Amino acid sequence: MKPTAFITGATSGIGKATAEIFAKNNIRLILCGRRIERLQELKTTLGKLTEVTTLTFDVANRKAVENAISSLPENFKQIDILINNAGNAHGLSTIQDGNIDDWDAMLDINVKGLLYVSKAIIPQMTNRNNGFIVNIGSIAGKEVYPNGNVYCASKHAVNALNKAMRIDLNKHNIRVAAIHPGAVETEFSEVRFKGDIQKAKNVYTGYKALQADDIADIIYFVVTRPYHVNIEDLVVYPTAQASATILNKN
Ligand code: NDP
Ligand code: 8X3
Repeated sequence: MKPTAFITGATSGIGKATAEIFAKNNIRLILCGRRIERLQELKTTLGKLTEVTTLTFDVANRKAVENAISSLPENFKQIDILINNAGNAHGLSTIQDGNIDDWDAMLDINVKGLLYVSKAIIPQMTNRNNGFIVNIGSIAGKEVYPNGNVYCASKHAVNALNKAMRIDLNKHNIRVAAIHPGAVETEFSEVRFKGDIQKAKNVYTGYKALQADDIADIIYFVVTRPYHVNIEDLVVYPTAQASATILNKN
């Protein structure tokens, strides 16, 4: 039977690229995000390659998460692979200048959203003693950099939850892995800089940044290892990057 993957943040960047490579390889898809038109477009294009269903909800809204996941049609209720990818940075300021709404957004989406989705999906994995959870962390979950404060805290939390899930789900035979990218050229910086396209572009100029497909390839590799193999933690940089703050730009 073909596996079914549930991907949060499938409307853009890493999540979208993951949906594309999964579709090409016959993985059935449950694609999630807030932007309904993008989900519909993906359903049309990827639906030519595999079975696709979509769910529109905000991961930070607990009731919406629970309602959306319980509304899945019977033939999509078994989820074999969960990709906890939805998330963003909001703002880049010192702690003293930080915007509290941005802090709420990052903690609500990146941490609590990941928890709400996981909590709704894990029980059917533990019942079957089978499943794979891939958490998308960040280099910001391994290091703290100037002005990154709350985004780094949210991704440190993802790093901790990834380890916690692996420990707690160990007796249920469930695989849990985290992938921590450095700079990936997606809509991430547009969101961080609130639509300032020029500022966002500057993040990725002067070197070759990772592309969403690079991370999607790695996710696909991780989830297609034999079941006894769990690649538990991966940090992935562009070649030009040596740490969160060392980037060889020309
Ligand atoms: P994008 O901005 O391109 O994609 C973010 C995705 O998350 C979108 O599909 C968006 O969908 C979804 N999303 C954001 N907020 C919510 C929400 N409240 N509810 C539901 N979905 C939401 O960025 P990336 O692809 O780069 O980011 C994906 C993940 O990778 C994030 O967790 C990010 O922190 C992480 N990451 C990114 C790096 C980078 O340099 N780009 C590096 C390291 C990690 P929609 O708006 O439709 O809801
Ligand atoms: C995204 C990468 O370096 O902007 O998580 O935090 S970084």
